[in-house]
Amino acid sequence: MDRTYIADALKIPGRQVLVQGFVDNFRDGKNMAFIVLKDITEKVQVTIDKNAHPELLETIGQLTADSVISVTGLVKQDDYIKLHGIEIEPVSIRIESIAEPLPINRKEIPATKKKAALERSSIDQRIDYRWIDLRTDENQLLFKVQTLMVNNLRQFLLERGFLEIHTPKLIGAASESGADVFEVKYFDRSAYLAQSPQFYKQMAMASGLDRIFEVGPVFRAEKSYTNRHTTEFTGFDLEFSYIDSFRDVMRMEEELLTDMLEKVKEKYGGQIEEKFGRPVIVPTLPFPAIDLRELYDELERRYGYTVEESEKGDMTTEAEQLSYKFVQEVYGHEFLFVTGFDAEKRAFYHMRDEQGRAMGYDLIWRGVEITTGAQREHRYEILKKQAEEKGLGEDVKFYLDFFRYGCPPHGGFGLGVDRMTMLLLDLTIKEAMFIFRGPNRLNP
Ligand code: AMO
Repeated sequence: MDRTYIADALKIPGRQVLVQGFVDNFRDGKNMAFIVLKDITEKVQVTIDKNAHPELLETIGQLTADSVISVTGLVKQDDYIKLHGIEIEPVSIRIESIAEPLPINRKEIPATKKKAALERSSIDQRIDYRWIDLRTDENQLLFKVQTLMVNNLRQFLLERGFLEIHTPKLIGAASESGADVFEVKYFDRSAYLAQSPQFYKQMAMASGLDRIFEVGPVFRAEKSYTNRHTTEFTGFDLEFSYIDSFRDVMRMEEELLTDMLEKVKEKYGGQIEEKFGRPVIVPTLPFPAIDLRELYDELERRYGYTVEESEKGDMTTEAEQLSYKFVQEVYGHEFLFVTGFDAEKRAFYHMRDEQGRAMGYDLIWRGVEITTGAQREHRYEILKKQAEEKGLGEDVKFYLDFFRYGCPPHGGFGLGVDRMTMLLLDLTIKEAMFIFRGPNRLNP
């Protein structure tokens, strides 16, 4: 018999099915035993009348929580059953894999008459056994939502003529700034793990590919211990040619994100609110935008937040967080574009205006930066000078060559997929990733 997903089995009372999955819950009574069986689509109760099925007793006697079983049986409608009003009456139960007692508590286990309450294991303990932790309804929903998100971003761009590229992650010279790169042994010399596909996105522009995007791993050798930093994350990066200004890049991003959130809300809005307690809010267009110095003035006037004049060319973490309050109060919005960063604080490849400001932006969502974007400097001589000013001469020579033989004006952005997931579901980055990587975490 072919396997039926539980969600489909629930729709066909009266039929015999084979369902397979994990034992989500198991109660073994004197006359009756109840298994809640879970697969990636749904859960269903398997009800065993022990007197009617003596042949199943031995198997039931071995069952433990989280064991994997195959159940063949009849789907029956019964309105008294809490879970969907459906149960499965088995004719056979096969144990595929027995689970040992679980080493973590995925949730707090409330006290009973006989046993004291058990606390939920910490996130670090849960990551030690991430595969067990990922079996929860919340975590499985997370991956369904993330799949929809990334798929929607991809679809949106494909419909607008973008090509998907795959750039190398092993590179010969440190990318971006030269700092925060992982060095790896590469035969008899050193290589580096890509900090960003930045240089290759731009090479694609010099190649005439016109509009490209990439979803891939990004490595940062940063010793940060915050709830939003990781040493390896998934970047959603894009780049496109013949823009007039970085504002064209902002338009592209706000439309992309709005379309994505619309689709997420449509399909998973209810479940996200139920499991994560946070509504999915579809933003209005255009997203509010503010110049960095104006933002600092507003934060000071409204909330008494002050920073040294010398810090005002970049965004502090506190300003990022406070900007959420500001954008909600003033615009009733969750997103804020911030422009007017000092070129000195930004990467050398950003195009600059006459006042020495980078012609780019950060996008802040719910008080956390999710994107950096910009128009790039595509004029070889100026770009070379900007690289030298940052002390990056020889290292980036290969990259500078991309601009010597014709290159269209262009711009793009990099969006952190893990941060986006984390903010959508109100989690920390450790909770939002398949497996977190940090300074103290290389396993599992
Ligand atoms: P940036 O360094 O700002 O820009 O990175 C782009 C986006 O990636 C995410 N991000 C991170 N997520 C988790 N942990 C980290 N340590 C981390 N660092 C960054 C954030 C961030 O906004 N080349 C430019 C992009 C461009 O201009 O196109 C770049 O890499 O969401």
